[in-house]
Amino acid sequence: MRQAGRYLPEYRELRARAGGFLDLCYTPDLATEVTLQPIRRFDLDAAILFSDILVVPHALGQHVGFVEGEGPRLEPVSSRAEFGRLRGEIDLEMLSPVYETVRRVRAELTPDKALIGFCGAPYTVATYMVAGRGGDEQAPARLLAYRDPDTFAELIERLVEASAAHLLAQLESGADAVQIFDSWSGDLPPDEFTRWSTEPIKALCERVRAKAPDAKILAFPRGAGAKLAGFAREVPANAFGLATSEDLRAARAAVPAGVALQGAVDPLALMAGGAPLDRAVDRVIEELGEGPLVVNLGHGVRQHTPPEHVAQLVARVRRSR
Ligand code: 1CP
Repeated sequence: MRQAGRYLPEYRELRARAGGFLDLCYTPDLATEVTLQPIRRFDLDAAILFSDILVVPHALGQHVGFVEGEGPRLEPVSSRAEFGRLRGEIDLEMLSPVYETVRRVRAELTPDKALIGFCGAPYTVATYMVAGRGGDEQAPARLLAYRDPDTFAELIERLVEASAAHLLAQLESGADAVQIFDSWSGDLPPDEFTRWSTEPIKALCERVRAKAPDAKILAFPRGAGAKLAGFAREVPANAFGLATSEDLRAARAAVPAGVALQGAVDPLALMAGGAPLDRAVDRVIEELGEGPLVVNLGHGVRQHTPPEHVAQLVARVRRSR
């Protein structure tokens, strides 16, 4: 995940030419190029589409911007009245450049490389929509969920519908698999986690499979910890992503046999490189390698990571085969 981004000089160069971050996401020529940059540089097995989870609220009519050096800023939706101003359904036409990017990337990748599309999980996207920003600002969404659960539930339901349509459009355009990123639900207490993370992601998978029965789905409930077992029992994904903090052997025991796990190399071990990185990779393979495994990071590549360390990681994984 987060293969592209500011650790790659070729990304920084192209980003400087593109103008705004959303312009980059919505310009198929450039988004295709950024998606392919890490694949050209490293012998990875899969490319992840260059886009963002916040294109969904954008296509629901919310104002979304990215502030240089700070991250996303949205016009907050924190009351029923503000929620009422959003579109009832996602405007897929607005996202047509994203689907065009999927088609172009798929056409450029060799058949042995997979293309992963994605969306944010309803809860994670809702935290940005309600707070109007990211980072540690999940409190506004959690407060809304306690104070006005009916409005919050309607927002989540609208995001389930919108995200299903967005994932199906990516699959129809040539994505080989889709990943659902739930970056912020790990902190929720168990009951809230079931209601706002497990159940909506389950519904999202079911809605995608109703139209695309063979869809390959990866679900990433970041930091679910002990809640992973219940999540994996309910959510019919083909693979579950693991954050760096997870107990890997417990995670393997928590998912049904034959289901793949993805993760969980520490992005800071990647930044450090050398022996600590080799050890981090070996540990993931040792502790998860008895079942189907997608070696990946526990979270995205950080900004000051030397690109050679990514090459080192790939070489270490290949060596272990
Ligand atoms: O140039 C820049 O400043 C861009 C930084 C950046 C990038 C590279 C953002 C802003 N988005 C992306 C692309 C992106 N985002 C991808 C494409 C794959 C790739 O980069 O190779 C994906 C899969 C995402 C997903 C995403 N966006 C998540 C879920 C995964 C995660 O990292 O937890 C989240 C939470 C976002 C929101 C977002 N977009 C960008 C930022 C800086 C943030 C996080 C803001 C915050 O809450 O702190």
